[in-house]
Order: sequence, then C-alpha cells, then structure tokens
Amino acid sequence: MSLVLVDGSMIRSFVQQTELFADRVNAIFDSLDKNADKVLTRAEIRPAIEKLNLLDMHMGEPVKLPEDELNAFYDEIFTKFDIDANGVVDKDEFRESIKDILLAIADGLGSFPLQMLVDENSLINQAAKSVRLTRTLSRYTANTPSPLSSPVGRGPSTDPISTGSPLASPVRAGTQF
Ligand SMILES: [Ca+2]
Ligand SMILES: [Ca+2]
Repeated sequence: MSLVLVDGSMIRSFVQQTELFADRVNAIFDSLDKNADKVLTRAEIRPAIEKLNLLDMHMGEPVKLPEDELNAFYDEIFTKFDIDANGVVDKDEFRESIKDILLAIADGLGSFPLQMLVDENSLINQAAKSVRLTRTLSRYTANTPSPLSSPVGRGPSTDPISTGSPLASPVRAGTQF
C-alpha cells in the first residue's frame, strides 16, 4: 500500500491519456481473465471491484457488510459492467466501466486533494504516478527558467555537468551565438 495525494484533475488526466489508460486497464483485464477467453465472468471480475475499494472509501473506514449484501452489491456492479447484458464483460465494456468509475471518483474528489491509501497496483495509484511523471517531464522540457533549471542556467559557459548533455546543447548554442 502507498499513500498518495490525489485530486479530481489527476484522475481525469490519467483517464484522458487514452493509450496509457487503455494499456493499464487491458493489463488488469488480462490478469483477471484467468481462463484467457477474452471475457470476464462474475467470479473473474470480483477481485477487480474489490481492488477499487469502493466500499472502503467512506471516510477511509473499511465497511463490513453481511455476505449476502456484499454479493448483491457486487452483482449490481457486474450488471453495470455488462453493458450489453450478455452475462460476460468484454474488454471494451470493462474499459468503459472503469473509466466511468474513475470519473465518478474524480467528481467526488473535485479539486480538493485527498490523501488516499491505495494498493500499489491500483489504478488510483497509477493515475497519481502518471500525472506526477507528466508534470516532471513537462518541467524538464519547458524552455522557460524554472526553479529546477536555474542552477544550470546560472553558469552556462563553465558548468561541467551540463557540457555535452544533448538536452542542454541547443540552449547553449543559442546563448553563445
Ligand atoms: Ca474469462
Ligand atoms: Ca457483455
């Protein structure tokens, strides 16, 4: 488990990275599809729903329900996943449903960051990671001076570390000539 700080916009931006999102969701689908017949049954999908911790999200307190209520809860979710109601969930149905659930969580979070205790492999954690990665990358590729790049910019002609760096050389050429 890890503690991540998430807000609605982080989850939304993860869902909107269509390829990355599909990639992650398909990986989860394949890991759930124990008999590899490309569809998920009720029994196969249940661990995924459990992983979303939908029940545990009320004030962070685990909710204990009687077994029959729990089954009814998972049944209801399964019927939401099974959009064409043919008794199994295919990849497209799974992805669409996960997307809806994440967007619903995003709406619930709004713009107020919330600390969540999440499973290392959970989608929420991956959303947090992917957004963190995107933010880091955009910081490195930005041309405007940022707190991170200013030490390099301070001594462009004498800084030995940045000499020969493929990233730094175009900037260097621009300032010298
Ligand atoms: Ca299956
Ligand atoms: Ca179906």
